[in-house]
Amino acid sequence: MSSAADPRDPEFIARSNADRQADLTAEYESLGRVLGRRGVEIDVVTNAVGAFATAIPSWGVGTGGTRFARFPGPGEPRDVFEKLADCAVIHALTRATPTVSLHLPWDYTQDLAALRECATAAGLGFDAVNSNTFQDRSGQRLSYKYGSLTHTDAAVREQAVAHNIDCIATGRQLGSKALTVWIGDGANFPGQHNLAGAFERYLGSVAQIYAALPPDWRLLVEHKMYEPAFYATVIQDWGTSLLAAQTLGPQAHCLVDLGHHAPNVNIEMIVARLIHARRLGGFHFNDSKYGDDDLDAGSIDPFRLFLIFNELVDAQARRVPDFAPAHMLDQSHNVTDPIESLMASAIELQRAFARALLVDRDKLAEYQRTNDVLMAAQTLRHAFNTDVTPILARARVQRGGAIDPIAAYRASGYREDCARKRPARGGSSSGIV
Ligand code: RM4
Ligand code: MN
Ligand code: MN
Repeated sequence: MSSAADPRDPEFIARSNADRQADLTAEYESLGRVLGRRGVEIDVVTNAVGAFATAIPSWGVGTGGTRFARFPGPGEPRDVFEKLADCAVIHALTRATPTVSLHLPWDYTQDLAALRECATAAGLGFDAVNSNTFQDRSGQRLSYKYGSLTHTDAAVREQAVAHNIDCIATGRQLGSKALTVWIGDGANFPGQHNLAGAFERYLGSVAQIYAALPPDWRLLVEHKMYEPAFYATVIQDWGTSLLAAQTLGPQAHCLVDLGHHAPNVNIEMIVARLIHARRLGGFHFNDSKYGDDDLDAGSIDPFRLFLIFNELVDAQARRVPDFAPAHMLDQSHNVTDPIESLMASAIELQRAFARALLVDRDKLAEYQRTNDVLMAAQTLRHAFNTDVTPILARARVQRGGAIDPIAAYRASGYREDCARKRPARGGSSSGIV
């Protein structure tokens, strides 16, 4: 690289840590004493946090936009190989994001062997593959304007099913183990759809996709309350998603995208219900305030994120069988450098996880049993209010990452280097991703 430094280079990361190491040691030891007095062994938490991994969405490393405009950033990746390079930077500095979740056909390439090699060389693997039947691609025979897996025309449904099966084939070659199916299908007007019929058509289509799953794969059904359909979305909530998963069979699970609910919905309760049903397949982490669904994880309501992780840690503590939800980010970065946002978000997930690990579960259970409401709430707050920053930094350093990933990234000059090497292709266009 012609930049000041390659942020993926372990020596660069070690140099960037050198000045910060003494402060971190002091802060970590001090926190260790605080936690020790609470009966918590800090290294146990640090090791668990270090093992907590999240997949980067390939579409997240490009600059996003709204339906009004997109303002491209400098040095955006122009193909899937450049996206992988950016994902490698995120993982090298955070050591929290060892996998990439692809979106097809956006990430389509003729040379899958080269893609797999490129990922392996960068130390990356592939998480769930995402299908896309919410857009038409050039040269496509039939349009998805009025739906895909639920279209009234069987030929359109067949085309959408075939695309999903093709995604499975691609994912198999890359080492993925799951297909995430999110559809934009729905109605903009009352009367546009037969509500019952649309869901029945969905079940018929998705059953064909399910039948093509390898035995060690999962099909993740992702719900979304609205958008692009504004009146009635076919897979609109966790109830419909669970119904679909249970109808399909044991390899079908529900994916919870945090941004896909009405404001104020109690997402941690949805998570608890899906855990009960043994159908929590995974997450698309992000945050939202109003009708947006792709703000940075933990940027609006970190307490809610903590409460969701509290359910996950509780399920682990209860040893729920086959409990292995996939963790993926799904964000749109419109006004920040996507690499910085994704690093910060991956760290926010670890922060929420670390805080959830600090909840004194025995005490909480006792307060719940005796109906000591105030102390039960205080037990959660106490964990949430603990500053676990030194734990997160130590977990990164132990795995070769940076104490301060964003500072190291900025110092490396990676973005400036990309801006030189990846000249923009054309002007601004609209589009959410
Ligand atoms: C949707 C949904 C899907 C994602 C697309 C780009 O809102 O979250 O997961 O693939 O956006
Ligand atoms: Mn999503
Ligand atoms: Mn979304």
